[in-house]
Amino acid sequence: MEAWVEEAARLTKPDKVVFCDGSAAENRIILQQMLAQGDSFPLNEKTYPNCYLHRSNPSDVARTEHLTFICAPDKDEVGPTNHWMDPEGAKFKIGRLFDGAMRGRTMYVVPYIMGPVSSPISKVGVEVTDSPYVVANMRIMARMGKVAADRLGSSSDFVPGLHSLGDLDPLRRYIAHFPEERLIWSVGSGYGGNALLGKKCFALRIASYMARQQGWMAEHMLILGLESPGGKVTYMAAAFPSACGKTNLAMMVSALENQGYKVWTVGDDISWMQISPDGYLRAINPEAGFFGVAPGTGMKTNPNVMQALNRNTIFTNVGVTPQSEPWWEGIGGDPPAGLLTWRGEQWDSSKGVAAHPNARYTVPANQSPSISPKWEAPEGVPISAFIFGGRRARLAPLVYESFHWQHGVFVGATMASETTAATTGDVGITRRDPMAMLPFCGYNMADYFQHWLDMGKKIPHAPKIFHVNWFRKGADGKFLWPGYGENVRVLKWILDRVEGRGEARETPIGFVPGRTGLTLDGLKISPEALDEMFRVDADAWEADLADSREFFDKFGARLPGELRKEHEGVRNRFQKSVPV
Ligand code: GTP
Ligand code: SPV
Ligand code: MN
Repeated sequence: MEAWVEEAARLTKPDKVVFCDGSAAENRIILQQMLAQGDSFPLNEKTYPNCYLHRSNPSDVARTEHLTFICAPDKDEVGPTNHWMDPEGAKFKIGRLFDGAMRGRTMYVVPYIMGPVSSPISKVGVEVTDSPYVVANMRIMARMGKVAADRLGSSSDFVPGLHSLGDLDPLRRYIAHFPEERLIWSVGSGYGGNALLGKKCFALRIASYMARQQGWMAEHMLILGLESPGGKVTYMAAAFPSACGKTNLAMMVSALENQGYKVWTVGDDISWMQISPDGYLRAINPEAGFFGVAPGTGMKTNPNVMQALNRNTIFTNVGVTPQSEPWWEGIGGDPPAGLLTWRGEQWDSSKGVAAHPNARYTVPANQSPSISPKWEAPEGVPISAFIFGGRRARLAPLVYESFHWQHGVFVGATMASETTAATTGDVGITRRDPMAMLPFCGYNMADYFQHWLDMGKKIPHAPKIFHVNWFRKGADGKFLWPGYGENVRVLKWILDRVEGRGEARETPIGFVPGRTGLTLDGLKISPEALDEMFRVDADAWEADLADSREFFDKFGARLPGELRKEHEGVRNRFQKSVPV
């Protein structure tokens, strides 16, 4: 580690190098340095103790997928869905941006563990950065400092990540990955997934590459435990694209709590999974905090996280009230008088929203009342169901179950979702986002599909695979399903199916709940809305199948034949079936 840090310092030429130990005393100094930069502010000490507001550069408010690269000698190794650079060219081009980038700045060396401190599944990374904001966030999102240095010892088994804010100009911004070297280089952004290198860069892009080599899985999935009457807990992992509901599902307050169904949070964004000797796929959450979407979060939608956010939290790009309290759309109530926008301007209705749509909070996971007693279990939790999902205003029903593993992999591989503010670019455009990994797969996605197919054959108790859609809209343009805590009704049906109960009706795309399958007591919903939510429209699916075929064709001969077979299978079932 020291040798690599020296090399990084020779390149970036900082005034000072600080090795972080992760202590509370050190954190106070880092926070002071963050405040000294002028873009961060302490919040109300009484109502939000140890909380801060950070305003990022307006050109740096989300991940930038078009500036994110996988570097491999051969373009085919990264596939048609990734941006490619050859490693030597990338080192030359991006190396010039790092050259002297930390002059006049401090280089912080941040060793961190992804995963519980004592878990054999966990891994060590080291990020060097010139951003105190990044250090403060890494301290919440990972086990950082001395624990990590101790775990590493004199070993060289760590993922190095070099990060500099550079000049924050998107024209000089690169988020580059070198999977063969397990190396990350990120320059020109201080935001979230671009800069907290343990998260998307390591725990998904580099880890997905390692996972294929080593026979495990690194996925963009929440992990939750569904407690059923009698106290048994069944664990599920769900992959939804960015800003499509993982945090909210993982932390929900169940609408069926009085019937004995409760949701426990293990993780809200990333899952690392290995086949354990008991034949189950066991999952750990590699993260230690939540970097969650603020807008839309309130006491009505996610009371658990609201109770966690009033201490030790860093807010990024939210609005702020004259009482120095954070504010965003959906927090509850009207915009208060004297509200400042995320850019620090006086808010009025002409300004649109006060919080940036991708405003986020960074909060320690153990502050959530819903945190699972097993969230740091070194062996992980056994996964009984995988749930894929996305935002689909039309097409996809509220929930359906795949016929078997290969079909489930097809369902994940053909996932699509409307784009959100989590990445720069247009919002609301439907795009293919297989397994919610489109921006996060560190190698050719065709090989990733093959890896999924192979894993299914190796897991004795493989999870059942489902698909959900909370976002279907009626003719009036409104969501048909109330979502949030009511989503537990869908989880209960999934649990019933896992346990061999649960009434179902077969359709060409999979099983949907039968008339009495979903527990709907206490919920006001019209029979028409229910019918619409479960409608499987043959014409619309035919169009979608044509689109997914086009998507598959991009991979050429590298696409696993099994997926083409599943595609044919769905088409054949539609042709044989009576219209539904
Ligand atoms: P990343 O952190 O970007 O990976 O996102 P995420 O998948 O964790 O998304 P999150 O749970 O933060 O949700 C993003 C947005 O979707 C928020 O504005 C939520 O309010 C909204 N949302 C979440 N769940 C539901 C739901 O069940 N129904 C509806 N209508 N909206 C939801
Ligand atoms: C996502 O975009 O999926 C996130 C937020 O979880 S970020 O860390 O910015 O990638
Ligand atoms: Mn995410």
